[in-house]
Amino acid sequence: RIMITGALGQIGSELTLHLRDLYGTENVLATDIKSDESKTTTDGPFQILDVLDGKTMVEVGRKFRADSIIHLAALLSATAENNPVFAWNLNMGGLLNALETAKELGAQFFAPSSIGAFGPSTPKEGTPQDTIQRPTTMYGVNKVAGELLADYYFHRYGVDTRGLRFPGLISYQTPPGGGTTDYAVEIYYEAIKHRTYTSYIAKGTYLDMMYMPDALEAMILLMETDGGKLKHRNAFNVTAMSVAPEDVASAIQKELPDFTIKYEVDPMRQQIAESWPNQIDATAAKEEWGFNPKFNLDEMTKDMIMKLSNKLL
Ligand code: VAH
Repeated sequence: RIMITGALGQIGSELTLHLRDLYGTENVLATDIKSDESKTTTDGPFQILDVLDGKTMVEVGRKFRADSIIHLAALLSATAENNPVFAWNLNMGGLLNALETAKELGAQFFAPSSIGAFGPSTPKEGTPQDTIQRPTTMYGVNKVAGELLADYYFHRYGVDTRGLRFPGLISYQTPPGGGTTDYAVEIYYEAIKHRTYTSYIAKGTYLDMMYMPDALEAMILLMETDGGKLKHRNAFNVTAMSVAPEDVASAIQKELPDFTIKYEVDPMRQQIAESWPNQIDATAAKEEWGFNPKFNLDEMTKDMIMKLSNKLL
């Protein structure tokens, strides 16, 4: 029985539906700080929960008889950069409460890390699974500390903690909020609605990306793998492609020939993007638990345009 925090977010909303399909609606409790106006998760158990209220989190988890906690509630990179103190309190306070809840309930645990856990001194091409991590954003500081905290709960208390360093995630169900890689989602919405997009990330800025179905698949594969086989735990590099805005634009133009891209760089989010790797190495994930993404840029673009057209038009 799975309890999800941040269930109304970009990952949470799709993960809730996917896990309910897999394990049964009643076995997946969706929680978030706000009520579910979008009705994306009200087909099953839903509960308002502030992840800074650790006592209530344990009570809710115990009442639901959760044996797995998936902690997704957090501020993303750009929002965190604008509210660094609040970001530290929410990202680290929420994570600590979720880890404590998993410890109290003897539950398995998942929280995402990110390519944002790397910084300017990290090798940018073929970024290794184990390498230097000196991020220069509050979000990155939260992600590195989060990776170490989740490792600590495994080594010190035996909590079965697991996690993935996600690249930018692209999806059509729930737009992301406050990320740096969000341009790669917005561009599809704008392509469908206006056949043009003004990118806040500069031409030639490479970032790792992955389509949401591959991200959900990776989470489930990792969580279902025999823990004894894992050499790493809370920070597997996963990625499906390394792209710059112009690559996404040309993939869209194959489907919508009159699409055009323009650039108006946002200095803060450009600086965040440039501090991250261009292309990370996912060998450890492939070797330790069979990570195997299905969608490349063209396949993702075809699917995004088809699904978004149905949704928006
Ligand atoms: C962000 N989408 O942009 C998130 C993610 C790797 C990017 O962490 O902050």
